[in-house]
Amino acid sequence: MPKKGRRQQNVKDKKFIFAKYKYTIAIFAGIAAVVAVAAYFGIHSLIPVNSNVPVFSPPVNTFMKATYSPQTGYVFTTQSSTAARPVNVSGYNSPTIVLKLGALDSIHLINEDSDTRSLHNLNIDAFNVHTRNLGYFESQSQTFIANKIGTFVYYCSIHPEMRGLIKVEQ
Ligand SMILES: [Cu+2]
Repeated sequence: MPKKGRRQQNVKDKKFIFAKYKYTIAIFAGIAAVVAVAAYFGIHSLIPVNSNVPVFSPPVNTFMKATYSPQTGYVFTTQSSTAARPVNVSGYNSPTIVLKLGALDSIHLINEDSDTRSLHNLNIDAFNVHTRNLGYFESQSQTFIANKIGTFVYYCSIHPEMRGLIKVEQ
């Protein structure tokens, strides 16, 4: 075969190979895209809200409910015994959360305010925790590192009476 003809044949072969594997290539590209997106969001979910780097250790969990009752008014409640214990502190109607310095804490807020169906949120300015406004039965989790010793406030920005303390101890 003359040189020129062979080159044309090569180009044809390449086109043929591409056409043959078009769908396989498309499927692998699709899988790669899905994996990349999953990895991106997976890594992001491991980055605490007051840090820039992912943390690969299991967090302690603090489950908070936003509720209302005629006796208590708007209040946060919790049954998480590991991270939180109820402490009566005047001016704060919600439980005190107690954490060890350096603890990784996932705070899970659920709106269980079936009485008024108000929106609620949870904020801990000291640790950059800010949930969005949650409607009835919505929930959101945020993970932070208790990287400062001291006593800090958490609150709902919609109901100033919904306030509690976070104590971080050595
Ligand atoms: Cu509220």
